[in-house]
Amino acid sequence: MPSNAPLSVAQVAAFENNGYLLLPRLVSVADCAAMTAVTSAHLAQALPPVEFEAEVGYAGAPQSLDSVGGRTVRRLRDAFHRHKSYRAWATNAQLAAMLAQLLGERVCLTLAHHNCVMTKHPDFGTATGWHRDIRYWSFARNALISVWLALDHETQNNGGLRFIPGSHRLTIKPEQMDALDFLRPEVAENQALFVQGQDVQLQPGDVVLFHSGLFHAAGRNNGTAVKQSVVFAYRGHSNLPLPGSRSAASEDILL
Ligand SMILES: O=C(O)CCC(=O)C(=O)O
Repeated sequence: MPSNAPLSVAQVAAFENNGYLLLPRLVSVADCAAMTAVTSAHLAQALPPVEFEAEVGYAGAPQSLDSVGGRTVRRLRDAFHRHKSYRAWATNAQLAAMLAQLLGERVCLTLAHHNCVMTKHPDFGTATGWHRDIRYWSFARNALISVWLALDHETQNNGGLRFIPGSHRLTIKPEQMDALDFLRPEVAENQALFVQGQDVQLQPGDVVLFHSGLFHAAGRNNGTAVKQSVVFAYRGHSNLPLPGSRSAASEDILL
């Protein structure tokens, strides 16, 4: 490994074994404050493009846009074009070098997926079942990396992430998945996986990199404040989106 590699041998091995890597306090307080200010302003206006909880359609979500809580924002979409503060983070040279080290080649930021600020509100911020991000992505190889930046403290109480370490390497039978490619909760083999789930506790400025095949989930927000996380996805330069798929429908940024 070159002496100027941004990640240690142990960090690369941890990512390969576990499917994720936590990078504490990677983003400065000032950069987080800039992104938080924009997020709060855009949330206050529900500045388009956004996705509302009623549109996500998860269990417990408001039934329609016009029902109580229906217009609770779940995602501020297109973070990349939304504001320069998100753009600067998404194209940060140190981050790009880490991702290149993990993927073994130069990386592209894919604007087709994530590319958002995920927000989880008290009362109406719904839980997300166990899934792999690759389930609705179409690339030559299942080897993308999602990059999750916490702008707040993230705990199980406010809907923080849970990961099943090593699950990016598991082969899953079709009958373990439901129609939307979530692990079916009533299946015994899945229950044996769920007990391996690890809570991911994050502080503002912490970043977690996770493999697109890693099973992850998150709970409801039982706290009193909105939780905000900036999330982008990256592919290796040679890992092309499949022609005609949604993954090929947006611009890619070569870093
Ligand atoms: O915050 C959550 O509920 C998890 C979001 C997530 O995993 C996703 O959108 O892929």
